[in-house]
Amino acid sequence: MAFLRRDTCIRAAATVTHTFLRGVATGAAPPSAAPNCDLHRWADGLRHGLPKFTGLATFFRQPFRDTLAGLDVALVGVPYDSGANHPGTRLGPREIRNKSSVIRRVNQATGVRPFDLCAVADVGDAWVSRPYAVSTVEPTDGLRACHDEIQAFYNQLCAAGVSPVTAGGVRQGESVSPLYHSLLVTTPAYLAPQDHSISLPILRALRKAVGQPLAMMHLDAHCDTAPPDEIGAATGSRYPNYTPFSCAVEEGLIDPKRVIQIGIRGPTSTGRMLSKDFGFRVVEMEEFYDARARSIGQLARSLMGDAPVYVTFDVDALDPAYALGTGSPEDGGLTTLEAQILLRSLRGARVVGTDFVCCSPVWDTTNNTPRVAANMMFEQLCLVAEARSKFGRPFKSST
Ligand SMILES: [Mn+2]
Repeated sequence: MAFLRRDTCIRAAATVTHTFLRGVATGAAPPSAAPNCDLHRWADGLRHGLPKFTGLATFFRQPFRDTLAGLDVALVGVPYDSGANHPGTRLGPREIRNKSSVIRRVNQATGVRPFDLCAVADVGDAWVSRPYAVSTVEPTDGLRACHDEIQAFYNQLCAAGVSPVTAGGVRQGESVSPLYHSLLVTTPAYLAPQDHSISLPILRALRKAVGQPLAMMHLDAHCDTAPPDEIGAATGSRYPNYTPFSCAVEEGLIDPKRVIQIGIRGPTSTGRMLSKDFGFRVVEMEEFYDARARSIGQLARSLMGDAPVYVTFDVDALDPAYALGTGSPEDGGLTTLEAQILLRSLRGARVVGTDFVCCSPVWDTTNNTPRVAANMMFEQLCLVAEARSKFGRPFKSST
């Protein structure tokens, strides 16, 4: 099933023989008939371990695929931030692809080899092609149409039984709402949207596919559980980046008793009280610091139980010392090692999908944030791959 919209030329190139490059490697003269082009070098580099700085950047140097047959795990980018006021997260997936080139094939801490366990490929981007469209589901809410388009992409993955590992994400679509746009230029910067709203359409697709509410580990400085009705009245949309998980509760996508939010802190955090009202386990940084990563990881694992699990990671869960490139940096956050320990604590759980959001390369001149993002996404990939090898397909293929 060809479902993606472009780049078929790359797939075609990956199927050719690679006489030319092998000739170079052995010192022999390249056959004159073989084309000397980057696509050949890229495709062959995947097989022969050529330098990591060569070729086209895909997630973890995995092959690009525009079909889903035989695929276990899809690496997906969702590059969209609607273009105005603090743009940047739309650039995240592409830069994470670039930085992920240096990731090795084995998780040094757990020994998990995701590419040996599963068929993994980069399936391109679930980008929003019609950001100004009106949703047929909720015609008065402009952001809903963007989410519907993203969900349609994920519905296809789920229908084919493929688990999504995502780098995002949407930056709230303020351009679709004149009211919201006016708020942006008249309110303090901390109210400016970043992203994370993409988790909602992904959860909608996964909830439909698994047939039950999902458990969820949520790493973030912010709860993202503001009240949708109030936000909708104020901004014109119920679905900005600070309401996805209150909407997810409202729509029965997640099981509140099996949700843990870790890393919560900072004056911009909204929705803490609502999270607690829902029954989420909210672990603020002060508690985390005293309890330490392994015990909080054990708590998270016990909460997940046997339920299908979604792991969502906002880069601002990390301290800005490790990941400055994001829209709402908050001091006093997780170290990279603590985040790795938390993610690894979910080994053995039925992890059916993940996302990593809010990475904005333009706000980090060191370019370290997308490098960290690639490492965290690799940890997430290891969880999904290991769960698939243990439990099989998380949802039935309908294709
Ligand atoms: Mn956040």
